[in-house]
Amino acid sequence: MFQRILIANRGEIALRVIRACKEMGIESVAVYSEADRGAPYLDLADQKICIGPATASESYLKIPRLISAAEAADVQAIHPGYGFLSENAHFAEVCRDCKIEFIGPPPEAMQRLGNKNEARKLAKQAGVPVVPGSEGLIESDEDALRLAKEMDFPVLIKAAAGGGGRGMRVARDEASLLSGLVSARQEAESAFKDGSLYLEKYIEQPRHVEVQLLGDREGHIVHLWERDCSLQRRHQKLVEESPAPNLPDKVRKAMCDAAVRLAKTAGYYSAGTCEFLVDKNHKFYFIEVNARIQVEHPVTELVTGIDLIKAQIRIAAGEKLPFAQRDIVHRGCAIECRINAENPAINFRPSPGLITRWQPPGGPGVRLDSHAVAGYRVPPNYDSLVAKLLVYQPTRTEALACMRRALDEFVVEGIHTTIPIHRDIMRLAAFRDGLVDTTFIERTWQKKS
Ligand code: MV4
Repeated sequence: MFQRILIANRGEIALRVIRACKEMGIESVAVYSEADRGAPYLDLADQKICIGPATASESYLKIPRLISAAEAADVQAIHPGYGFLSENAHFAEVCRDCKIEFIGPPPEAMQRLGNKNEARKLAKQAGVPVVPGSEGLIESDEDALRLAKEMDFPVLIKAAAGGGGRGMRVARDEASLLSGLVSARQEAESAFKDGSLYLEKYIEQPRHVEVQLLGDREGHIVHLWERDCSLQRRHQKLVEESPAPNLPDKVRKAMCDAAVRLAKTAGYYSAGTCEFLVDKNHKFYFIEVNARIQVEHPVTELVTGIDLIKAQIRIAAGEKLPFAQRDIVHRGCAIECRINAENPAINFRPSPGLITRWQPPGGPGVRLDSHAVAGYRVPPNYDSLVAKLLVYQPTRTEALACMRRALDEFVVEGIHTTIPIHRDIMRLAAFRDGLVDTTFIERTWQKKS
């Protein structure tokens, strides 16, 4: 096992990895930017190293700085967390060249799955249902028009290098298809330096259900069931839960098995997630793979009892999975609310600053993953996630009651947070009945600016 690990991340996920290391008897090395200097969670690591200025591109994204810190601290492995360099195949390769274990999937699988069109090809090869669409990339306007007419409008233009909703355009007719191709190509070109596009049939009001995977370096892959992440706003998830409400058991099982087939075909290991859209008839379609640990991983930890961070570390150290598929039991219901330093009343505007009061909820069935404390200053430079509030109960009805209670206990002063909207969401009939899809917030939320 590793003696020492560097954590190439910040905030709650850095703390989550520090805690896992501590319990495993591994020393942790935290890195921080000038904006995070003095953050209390850094003192829980065995060592902390400043890696540069506040700007992420000069610190948390700067590969030479991270490698220098890793060499100076003499670590055997790097945990990238989520975001930042977590899905950067080049970084994983640099780690390999420097004889430092990257705690994540192999760079080859990351590279291949990072291209959404390649991931689609892999899925087809693995017998995983994909959204009807183009065979490969769009070669010309004529090509796109012919395809769109064949599959019938509306269609969705997607960037091969995209993901998380960037470089996407819905086209409901020929004119919007032609203009959408131009703007999507431009956006993809400037965002990813790759303007290649493909087409899919547009699935109206889909649910977003994803399957958690875990694989070892010997090719054993298991799924840890699904999470429903349909409640989101502008591609930012607000609530995640498991099991997915109102999902027939047959569909759920087929989706989980499909995810495992895809991971095997891709030569995947470590933790990963296979994302699916589910339409109104409960048909599911693969959309993309997240080749990293995700924000919402604790939902799965609660319903399976498996520590995903520890599993990632053990797999990176070459250990075999200590369980088979039949050993993985899904029990009860877990719900997560993402608490962001944002003001929901002013269009979710970021609300960084000093937390003057922080009174977290507790009691039975409550888990709070957070690096925040009273007196902590939320920096304006990064993602505004300040806490993940989770509940775990035998049934969804009990989980909802527990979450309402926990949200009511939670007091934060000095900054605005998304706690009030979660209090509203947990009382919505549509959410209670498991009826929300990915367009719910946009369709029903009162827009303010
Ligand atoms: C779609 C779709 C409808 N039809 N593909 C958004 C981000 C990326 N992961 C894929 N996304 C979508 N792909 C087809 N063919 C709708 C979305 C989508 C979405 C998906 C998951 C979670 C939230 C979403 C919000 C808007 C659109």
